[in-house]
Amino acid sequence: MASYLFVCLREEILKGSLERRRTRLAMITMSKLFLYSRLMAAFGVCLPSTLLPAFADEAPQPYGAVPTPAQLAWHDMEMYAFAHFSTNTFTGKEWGYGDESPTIFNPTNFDADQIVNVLADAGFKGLIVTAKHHDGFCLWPTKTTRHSVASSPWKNGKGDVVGEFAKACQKRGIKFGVYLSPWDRNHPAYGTPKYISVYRAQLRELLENYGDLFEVWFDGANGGDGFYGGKRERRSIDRSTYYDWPITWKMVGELQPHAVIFSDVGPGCRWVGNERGVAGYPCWATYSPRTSDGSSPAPGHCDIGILPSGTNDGKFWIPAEADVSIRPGWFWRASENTYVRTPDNLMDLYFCSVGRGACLNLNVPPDQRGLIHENDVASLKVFGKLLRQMYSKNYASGARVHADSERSDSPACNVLKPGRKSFWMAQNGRKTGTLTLELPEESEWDVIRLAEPIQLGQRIRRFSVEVWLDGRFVPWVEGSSIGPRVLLQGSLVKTQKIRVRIDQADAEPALCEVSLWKRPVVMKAPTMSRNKEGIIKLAAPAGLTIRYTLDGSEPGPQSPIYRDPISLPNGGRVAARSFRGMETSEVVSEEFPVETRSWKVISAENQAADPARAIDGDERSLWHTHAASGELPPPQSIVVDMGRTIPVAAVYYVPRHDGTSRGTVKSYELYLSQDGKHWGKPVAQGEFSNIQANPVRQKIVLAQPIPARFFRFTAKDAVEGNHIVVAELGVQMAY
Ligand code: FUL
Repeated sequence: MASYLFVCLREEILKGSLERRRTRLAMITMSKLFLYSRLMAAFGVCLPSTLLPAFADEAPQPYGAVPTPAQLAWHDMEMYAFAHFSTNTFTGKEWGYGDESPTIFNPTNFDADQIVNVLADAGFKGLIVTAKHHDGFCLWPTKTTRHSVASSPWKNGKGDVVGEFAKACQKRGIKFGVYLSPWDRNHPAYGTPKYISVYRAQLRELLENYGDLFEVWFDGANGGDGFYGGKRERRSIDRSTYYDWPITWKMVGELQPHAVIFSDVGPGCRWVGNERGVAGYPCWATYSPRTSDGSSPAPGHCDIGILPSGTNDGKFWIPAEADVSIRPGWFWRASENTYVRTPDNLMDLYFCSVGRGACLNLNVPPDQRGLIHENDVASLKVFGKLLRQMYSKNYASGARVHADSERSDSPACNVLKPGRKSFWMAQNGRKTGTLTLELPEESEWDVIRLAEPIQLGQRIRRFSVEVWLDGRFVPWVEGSSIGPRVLLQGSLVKTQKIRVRIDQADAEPALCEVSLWKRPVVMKAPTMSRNKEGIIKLAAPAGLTIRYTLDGSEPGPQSPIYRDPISLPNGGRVAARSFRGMETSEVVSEEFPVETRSWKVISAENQAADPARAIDGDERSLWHTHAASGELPPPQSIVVDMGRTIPVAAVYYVPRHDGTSRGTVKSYELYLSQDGKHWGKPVAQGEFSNIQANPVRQKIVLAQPIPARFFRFTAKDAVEGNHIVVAELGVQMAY
């Protein structure tokens, strides 16, 4: 039947002298063409919309804010990578102070092709490189400062990391972007108007000399103290005025018109509001930045709370980018080689970022060789495989699609075609719609992917999906924002019919994609927990066997089977893996501190909360100094008696991670004592760099183990507010 209809239709088109344009098609008997096309659609055959007459309606009108062509292209990248590389790679720091000697930058085997190929193979469509991080060290031979690769021994000062990355991306056919930190802890002029000219000159060099850029990344972090040409002082700037962003953004627009500008508040894309890579849901691509005084927004001057979800029906098209590192920190360090995210975890991230309409910017930091470390390579390889496996079969393909209403130029069956140009749209005046898909055969899947033709704005506000089971439609998943795309995973269903209901829209709802997929099942690695007695518990789903090691080696089929909780009073490393026959999961590995059961708090501020909460083995219970009578400001110290003398190798500070960062300790001093009376100088002091944006466990490593029974942790400075908060303190023993 469908082929008969197609022949009829072709006849009609031939009668119209084979001219495929709409103007010529108007000469064909419109009513016939319309009738044939509707009949064909009913049989699951869809015509290119350019062949269809639009005699019934005006052209579809956009609604609200819409993306620029550069943003449209950016949305379709879905995921790209970040490479944090600097002197920090060689010092182990998270934020360099600015006094690092350029001579320490000396990767032994830097290979941009290796890095780019690993990323491209895993499906990343672009790479952003930290051309200059907060430490001020420039990865290209800039004319603006000597603090660059030109002063390093790498390639005898003749190398250009940015240039090599740009070339490798071009060669492999992925896009390239740059990060240029506004905060510069090295530059003597930082904080004065002169620095702004230096900063713009650096940016100009990057914009002019490295080909087409898809994104330029402006970091909102602005610390305070730094080296600043030897002054070693705190410099504060007004983030909303100092950089005069509109002028810089204009320069980017002129020199790189295809580049999207990232900052906390856009204008090209916005920060998702956390460094966990997790977008809110809904995650609207539109955003009306709110500033405290109602003035126009500037980075660092916005309401962070609304970033994860954006603004429903917001004023500007400023979609979210979810930036996150594959490791706990942004820079490579050997101690984090065992903390690389597993492929399964990367899949979760993918669903929570790309799957909610954001773009995923995954940081994969090169190591001291200038390569992606083997552990990261292994994880990315499997992640890429899982994605390819998921997208290998679209169960909706070949379906028959019906809508309760459709524009004649935007029939329902268009949702099966690739790209945003062909879409289904409900008839004029409608604010709801229903699409029914009859699949070619009964099939099993658990993921639906929907997308709006966002060139016409983000229109849909609420939708639900029903599946046909036991002779009726039953609710399966529901959602709010769709925009560039949404991926929702529901229960695994076996059916031949689904119904997508657009329950609320601001303008005629439109969809350019409805597709169905099956997420590959990955064997779950064990989870680990520990109490203050130093008892470690491992858990895995039923039917799996857990094997573990305590000596740092990888658990294999010969390793002991986990049956009872493991007692590790002195702490140590546990590595574990699930097994089903010879099939294995990824390895999880964790370093545990010594038990705290016999610890006692000797002194600490206790008006607001019991200081014992800092050593109770429970990260959710907080010791803080925000009393009912008011905030008790830093410095605040806690002195702990560990009950026995042990060789202290490192001390952990766990910040709160309950959604706010108020009171999080930014800088500290650490003292050790054998008798609790004689303390001497601090054995360590410093800052917890980037702890506000990335509140992960901080490890203060001592140059060498020191025997001690008592420690004193002093919080010198805290984020926002005027009190301090400690979720947990721990000690690692030398073993
Ligand atoms: C933050 C920086 O402070 C981190 O070091 C990192 O570069 C991250 C992407 O942005 O604001």
